Amino acid sequence: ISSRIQHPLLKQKIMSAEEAAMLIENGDHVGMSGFTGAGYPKLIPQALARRIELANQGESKFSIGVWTGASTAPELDGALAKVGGINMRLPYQSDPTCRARINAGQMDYVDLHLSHVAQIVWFGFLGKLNVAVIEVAGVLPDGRLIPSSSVGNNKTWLDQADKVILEVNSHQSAALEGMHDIYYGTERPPHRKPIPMEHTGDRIGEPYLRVDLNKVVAVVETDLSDRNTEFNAPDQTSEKIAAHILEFFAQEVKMGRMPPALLPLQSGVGNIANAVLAGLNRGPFENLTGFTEVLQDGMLAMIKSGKMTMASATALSLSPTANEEFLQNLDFYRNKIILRPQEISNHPELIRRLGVISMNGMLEADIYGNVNSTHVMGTRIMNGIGGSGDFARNAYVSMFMTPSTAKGGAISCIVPMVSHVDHTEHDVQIVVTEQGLADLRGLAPRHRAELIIQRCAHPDYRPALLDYVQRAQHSAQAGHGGMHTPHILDEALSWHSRYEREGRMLPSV
Ligand code: 0RQ
Repeated sequence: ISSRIQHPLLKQKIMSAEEAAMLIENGDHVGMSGFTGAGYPKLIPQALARRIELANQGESKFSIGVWTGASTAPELDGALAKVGGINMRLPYQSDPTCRARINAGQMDYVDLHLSHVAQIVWFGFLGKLNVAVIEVAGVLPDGRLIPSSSVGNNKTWLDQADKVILEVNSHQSAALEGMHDIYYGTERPPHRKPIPMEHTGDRIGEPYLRVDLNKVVAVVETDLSDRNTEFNAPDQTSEKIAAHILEFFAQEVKMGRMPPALLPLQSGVGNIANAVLAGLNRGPFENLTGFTEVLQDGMLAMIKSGKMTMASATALSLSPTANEEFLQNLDFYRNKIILRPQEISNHPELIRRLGVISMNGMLEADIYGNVNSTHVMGTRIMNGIGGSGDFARNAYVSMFMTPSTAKGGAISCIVPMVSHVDHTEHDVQIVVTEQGLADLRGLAPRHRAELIIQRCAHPDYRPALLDYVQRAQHSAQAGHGGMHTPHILDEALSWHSRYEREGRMLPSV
């Protein structure tokens, strides 16, 4: 017992999760660890949820602001949201209970670019961080912390919070020690210096998190696994998307626009992103590298096969099977994976310098290349922008991918106008569906529309989309609007309102 906690002072602060939860006050801003289901505190949020549930049965209302790295798990987001314990959530979530509460107007949500979070907290834009609740894999005799399966914003939370509560999780492998690279060189403007990284594998920091021991008010021991959800096996649609992307890469290499080992790959969350990596693992490219935020099964498999030589991320988001593989062969993986704070894994300066190829999922794109990644029918949040904007705007090539339809064909993912914009036409270079790939680089809006409709739209929706652009152009030529990005404003969002009314987007003929 307590072998993971080697500092004498911190050993004295060991207590139960219930006792630790008592140290969090109503109205606190609480910075929790956790990024895509990895490295989140597992016991304290649940103990806090029980406390809040009791408190909220009476007159007094108890709720907190929850700041994290990214999404967590049912034990954190789910448990707290269920009892109405979160008044404000940032910067990313993907929890069904949170989503329902946000969309019902019962919980505020601030959806942020993940690279921005740490610095806007340092700048004081979000007010004071009262408490940090951080999962770690261990505490060294000198009090430095061995980070867990994600780094996220932990460095910032430990640094900025008035009080620190640690969950020391002995379920996390002790062999994680040494895989992290925590960079402490970030300064605030006007004192900023270039970040000294030129390759995805460069180590620029130290393997441990620092904490002011005087701020640590509680240490809780746990022995519980991360969320570790299973991915769907790649289906025909995602395999077709992967094949289009592989063909595009081959073409880019042939044209001399990418080296044979490509450039560092970023790949987003979800099944399609995972399937694209599986495609790359079977493909012809060798000596690949990754500069990404979430390392999913697909990337682990590429490291295992030798296709990928090095990957940098901020979190491991593995299925139970892949996690087992990772743990059993940690000695093999440890010098091929580096986990960094999210302000580094997603840093615009580094993404631009390294020339990252970004590949993210989306809900819908419009005929001019604007992308909606977050809002269903313009009003209901799905997850959040996450790191997709950090990467898309600064990438060497930025791609967005989706099946061409959703909900059994009732929704076209290519629409006249997106119902919410996360990535503007200026940030989107490639749109891919199972139908094909549209390379929008260098094309003016009217030519983009032609290509997106021809290459990416589902054949059932192509005639209606073509009809829309043609009528928009005639209307512009007749003096109603401009020919640069022709639209029929009264009709541009009619596909979405038809879906809301009738359950289908396709105009009746
Ligand atoms: O819902 O399962 O209920 O049917 O959206 O869609 O096709 O399974 O796609 O899992 O790749 O997720 C954009 C959500 C795509 C994700 C999004 C419905 C569809 C299904 C999921 P059902 P798929 P994926 C790095 C980068 C933003 C954050 C990001 C995402 C569900 O990629 O959250 O990129 N991205 N981060 O039916 C209504 C449409 C729809 C639609 C699909 N047009 N309208 N519903 N769906 N298209 C990671 C981090 O930042 C942490």
